[in-house]
Amino acid sequence: MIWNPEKECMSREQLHELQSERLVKIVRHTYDNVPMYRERMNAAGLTPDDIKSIEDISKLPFTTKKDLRDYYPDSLFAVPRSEIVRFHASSGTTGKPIVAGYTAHDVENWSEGTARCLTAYGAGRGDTIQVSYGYGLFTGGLGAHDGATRIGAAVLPTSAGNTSKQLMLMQDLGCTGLCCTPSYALFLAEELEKEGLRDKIQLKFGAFGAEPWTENMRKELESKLGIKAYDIYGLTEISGPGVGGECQCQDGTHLWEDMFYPEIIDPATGEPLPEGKEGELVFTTLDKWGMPMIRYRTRDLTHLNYSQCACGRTMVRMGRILGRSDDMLIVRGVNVFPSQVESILLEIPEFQGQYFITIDRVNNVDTFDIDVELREEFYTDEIAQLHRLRDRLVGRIVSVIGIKPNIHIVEPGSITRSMGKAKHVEDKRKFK
Ligand code: DLL
Repeated sequence: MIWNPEKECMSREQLHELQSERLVKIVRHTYDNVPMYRERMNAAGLTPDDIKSIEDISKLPFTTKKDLRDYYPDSLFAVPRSEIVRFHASSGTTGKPIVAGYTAHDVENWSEGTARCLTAYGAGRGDTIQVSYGYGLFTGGLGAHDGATRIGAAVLPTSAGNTSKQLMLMQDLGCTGLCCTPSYALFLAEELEKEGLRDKIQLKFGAFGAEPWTENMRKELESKLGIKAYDIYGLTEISGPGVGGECQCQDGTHLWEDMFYPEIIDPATGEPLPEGKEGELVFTTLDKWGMPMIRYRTRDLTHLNYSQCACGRTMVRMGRILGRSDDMLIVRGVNVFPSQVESILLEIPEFQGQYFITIDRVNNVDTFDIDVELREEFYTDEIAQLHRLRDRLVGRIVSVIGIKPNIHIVEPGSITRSMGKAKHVEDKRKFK
């Protein structure tokens, strides 16, 4: 099923026209109403009249996370405060949070995006969707909630946490859809297994996002929960979950390009990269009026695929997010993304997807330690067997990532489980 075939399947020519029309309007709106955008455009020698079609987008200056912090809380809003009907905020690791403000139209477009995703997963009236993303300033809970309401499904707004109650309600109400982070889904799956409830649930699909996850994690969640596991992508600055989502083909995340225009740039130079090349994702919101974003640098690293998808949607597909450029660890000069470790662990049947990386610097050399767990059924106190498994994992990590970790096999269940976005890394070098 397709929620909005008129938009999701429009020809690329029509889409181009719509994007151009919308870009012209939103650039004019930001120029007239947001001093920062006006000053930046003036400094670049541009006026709104220079922006005539979507091709002109690369003339416009970028917007960054730092700008959102510098103009905290609402100086990038482009409408009077009386037009704002909702706020969300995303807390970074340092300093002030980023505040997003939405008009009624923006909230409606946001739920349109999420409704498109949920429909693509096969959901609709008659489904009961458990929303285990956190409700509150985080966009996950309310974003998924509004999308599920829009398609006429019943929502079970459990929010994150209180796992045993989540599982009881999931079972008793026969929930068919689950929205949460992939790491929380993995934890729920483990608990279901432990309680012997796996056959008592009726889940059909999961909408997983808010953090990077891998194909191997998809396989794991699908087999453990007996579902189809789909990606949902989004970020507070652009709206929230539902900037894009996968379809039944599970071959890339469709981005709703009529509302959010994506580009891939070289993170070092800012130059646009050709189709298919991995780089930093940049968005321009084409139909968002409260806090429009022009060429916002997400720091997410991915690539785009414009070939036609078998599902019939014409909208571009994004590859998996490898991670944020600021999540990338440089250990002994080698680039390491935590999601690479997840993927390798799940390739080896004896290991679980849970892990925790600790980086430190001892005598001027980086240390790279990873705590991992064996699956319950493979856990053993036989030292020789543990060493064999450890060596196998070390060998895989060396061949894929290129550096040798110290692996610590810890007891099943001892790595802290996350209810929201998982924390997989501690980098102690930062404090030295
Ligand atoms: O995480 C919005 C969201 C909620 C998306 C629920 C999906 C589901 P923020 O807290 O602002 O918003 O974090 C946004 O999370 O820039 C990515 O780095 C990461 N992220 C979001 N979705 C995915 C995904 C929400 N599907 C940041 N895959 C983004 C990988 C994701 N990373």
